[in-house]
Amino acid sequence: AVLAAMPPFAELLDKLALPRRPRTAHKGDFGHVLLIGGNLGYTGAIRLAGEAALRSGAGLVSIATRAAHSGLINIGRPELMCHGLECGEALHALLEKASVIVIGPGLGQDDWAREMFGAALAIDKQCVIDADALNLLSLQPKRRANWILTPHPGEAARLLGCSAGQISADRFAALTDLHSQYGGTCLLKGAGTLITGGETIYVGTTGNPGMASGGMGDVLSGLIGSLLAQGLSLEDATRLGVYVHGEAADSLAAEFGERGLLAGDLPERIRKLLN
Ligand code: NPW
Ligand code: AMP
Ligand code: MG
Repeated sequence: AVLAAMPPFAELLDKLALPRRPRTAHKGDFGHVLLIGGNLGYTGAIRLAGEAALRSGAGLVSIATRAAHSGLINIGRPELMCHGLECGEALHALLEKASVIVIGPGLGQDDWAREMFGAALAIDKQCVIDADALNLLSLQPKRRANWILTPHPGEAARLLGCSAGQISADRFAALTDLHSQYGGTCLLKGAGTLITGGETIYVGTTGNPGMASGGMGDVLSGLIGSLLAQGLSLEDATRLGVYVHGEAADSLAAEFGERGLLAGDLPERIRKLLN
C-alpha cells in the first residue's frame, strides 16, 4: 500500500470538497443519518454521536434506542428525532428513510443489541460500524464494500482474534489485515489514526492525549456518518472526519489545555472548522 500523511487542514477541506450550500438548499439535500445505540448505561454515547452528526451539517438526524431511553436522549437537543424500539422489525421503517446508518455507540451486546445489529445489516445501505457493533461483527465476520469500520486497538483485536498488544506492535499490518478481512474503509484509532480504503494508507496528524477520555470515539462515528450523508465517499468522509475531530481537539487543548477535554466539547468546534 502507498503511505501518505494527511495534508494540512485547509488543503484537505478543499480537496475533499464538502459541498457549499446552495441558496435554495433544504434539509433533504444534506442526508438523513440514523444512529442506533444507547443501551442501558450508555445513553450518552448515542447522544454524543447525534450531537456530532447535527453539528457537522447532516440535514436530519434520527436515533433508534431502547424504548425507555427515547425521551431522555434528546433533552436539551430537540433537533434529534428519537425513537424507542424493542424489536428489529420496528427498525425497518427508520432504515428505509435513512441515507446513512451509524450503529454501535453504546449499543451493548445483549439480545436487543443483537436484534438491532441483525436488522441494520440486513439492509444494504452505507453504514458506519463502531464500538459494540464491531464487537458483534467480530462474532460473525463479514465483508462489505459499503461500510466504514472504526475500531480502537481493543476492538481491532477482537475483530482480528488477537491481543491489543499485537495490534499496537504493528499498526500498519493490523489495518491491512482489517481491510483484507472486512473490506470497505477501515481506520485504526489512537495517536496517529490510520485509514485505508484499500490502496493508500493515510496517517492522521491531528489529535492529542486530551482525547483519551470517554465518548471521543462516539463523536467521531457521528461525524463520519454525517459527512458520508452529505455526499463524501467512504474514504473521504473518514479522512476528513478523523482530521477535523483531531483538529477540534487540538484547538480546544491549545486554548484550555489537554486535561479535562470532553467529547461533548468537540461538536461546536467541529462546526466552526467545517465552516
Ligand atoms: P486496556 O484497558 O488498556 O487493557 P471496550 P469501550 C482497549 C460506550 N461508551 N490502545 C482497552 O485495553 C461505547 O460506545 C459510552 C490500546 C480495553 O481492553 C461502547 O458501546 C460512553 N488498547 C461501550 O461503551 C462513554 C485500547 O479496549 C478495551 C485502546 C464500550 O466501549 C464511553 C476497552 O474498550 C464509551 O464510548 C487503545 N487506544 N483503546 C457514554 N458516555 O455513554 C481501548 N483499548 O471494552 O471496547 O470498551 O471502548 O469503553
Ligand atoms: P474511543 O476509544 O472509541 O472513544 O475513541 C477515542 C478517540 O480519541 C479516537 O478517535 C482516538 O484516535 C482519539 N484518541 C484517543 N487518545 C488519543 C491520543 N493520545 N492521541 C490522539 N488521539 C487520541
Ligand atoms: Mg468507542
